[in-house]
Amino acid sequence: MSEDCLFCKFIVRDIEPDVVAESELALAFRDINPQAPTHVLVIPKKHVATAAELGEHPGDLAAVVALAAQVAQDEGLGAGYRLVTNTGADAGQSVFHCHFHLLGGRTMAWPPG
Ligand code: DGP
Repeated sequence: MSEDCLFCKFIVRDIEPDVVAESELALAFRDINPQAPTHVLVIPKKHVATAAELGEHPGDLAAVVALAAQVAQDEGLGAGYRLVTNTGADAGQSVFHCHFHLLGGRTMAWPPG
């Protein structure tokens, strides 16, 4: 837990997000500014700033990917979904608690902007 981290406050429910799924090591909640019919953020409960740091904790990384797969199934995204993470300011990361965007429910363009 990092005291000044918004997503850590979600994990301990100091602030209540729109939670869609939770596991021992990960939390999934709806993005406040959805970019697709389904736009869920999946985060590790361990506070790490970026996906690069999460790579040092393979159990937590696996828990995030597994929870995303569960949410995709629950949301009826059997035809496909996108799971992306912005790492660093140049990539557009604005919240420095690692998070994966789970996007689905529409056709995705490639490459992302
Ligand atoms: P990124 O730019 O990749 O760091 O994505 C941060 C995401 O976090 C962005 O899509 C909007 C979302 N977000 C920011 N503040 C809040 C919030 O207070 N609640 C929720 N549910 N999502 C938030």
